[in-house]
Amino acid sequence: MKPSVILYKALPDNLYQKLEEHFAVIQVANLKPETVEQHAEAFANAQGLLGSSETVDTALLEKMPKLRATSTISVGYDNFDVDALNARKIALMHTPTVLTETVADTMMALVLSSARRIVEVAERVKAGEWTKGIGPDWFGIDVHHKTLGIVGMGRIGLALAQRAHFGFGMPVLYNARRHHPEAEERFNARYCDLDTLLQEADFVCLVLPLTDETHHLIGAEQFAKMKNSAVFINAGRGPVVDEQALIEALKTGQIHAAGLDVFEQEPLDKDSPLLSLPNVVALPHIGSATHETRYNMAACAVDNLIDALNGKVDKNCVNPQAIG
Ligand code: 8YV
Repeated sequence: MKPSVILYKALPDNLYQKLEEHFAVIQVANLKPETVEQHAEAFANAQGLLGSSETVDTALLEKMPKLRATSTISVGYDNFDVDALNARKIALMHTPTVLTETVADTMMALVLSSARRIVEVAERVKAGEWTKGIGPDWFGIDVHHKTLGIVGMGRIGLALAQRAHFGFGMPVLYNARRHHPEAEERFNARYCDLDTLLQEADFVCLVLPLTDETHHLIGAEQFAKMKNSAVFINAGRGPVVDEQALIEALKTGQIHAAGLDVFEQEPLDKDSPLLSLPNVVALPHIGSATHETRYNMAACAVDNLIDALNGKVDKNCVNPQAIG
């Protein structure tokens, strides 16, 4: 008999078929308690779990006594209780490589659109405001040759450094838990402590996972260290930033502008001040959202689940040491 798996995200037809060749698939809409209750037997028997963006905590794991592997269609896994998975020796698989270039493209788009006010001025054109030659009230600030700071030099940070260095001639500063020789050799990136980066960078770009250590890493104190001309970009996880402090920094002119793909609460509340500030570009968490990359992420997650349930966790496994 094929092992059974719970699927809580829609998959392209061919990937769904591939999953079905290996497993008995039970598709559900989400992982809310009422859904779990409704499919209690399926959850109780499932050995695998595949989907993204929903909370996988001890309450859910208690309903899944046979679970052996979880596979998320994302690189981030802050929505999983990793300690609880480790305690039960349940594998956690993710999709770290396939989205790198796309997320770096999104970050560069945020850099450019925040600095050059692309969204704001395009809206003014659509509103019929372009009636004569434009003046300084339409101008932005330059990107090329300015200093770009990257907080979190993982795969995506490296791809951003490449774009900044080769594409825009930007000196790159970075702060990370450790030195990254590749970034230094290939993109001339300079390692520095966080305070130095905040003080020197014209563009402060955050691409960090959410952990206990990174929660509210950037708050009032950090915004106060940035240049008044600084542009702040966040494409990692929203709660790494104290959003109230960010709003204050934008309102008071402590920093110049922000380009944000992630927020403390998603979807962003329609009353959030971030939506009415002209110096904010707010995107709906589209970092990896291209047809090609979302397909590749789903395909990777399907393969990851097949591998994990066959005992192969040599690649894309978050917790290989815990499952032995
Ligand atoms: C996805 C992401 O948007 O991979 C991640 O960690 O944040 C995004 O690429 C999200 O997880 C939905 O699948």
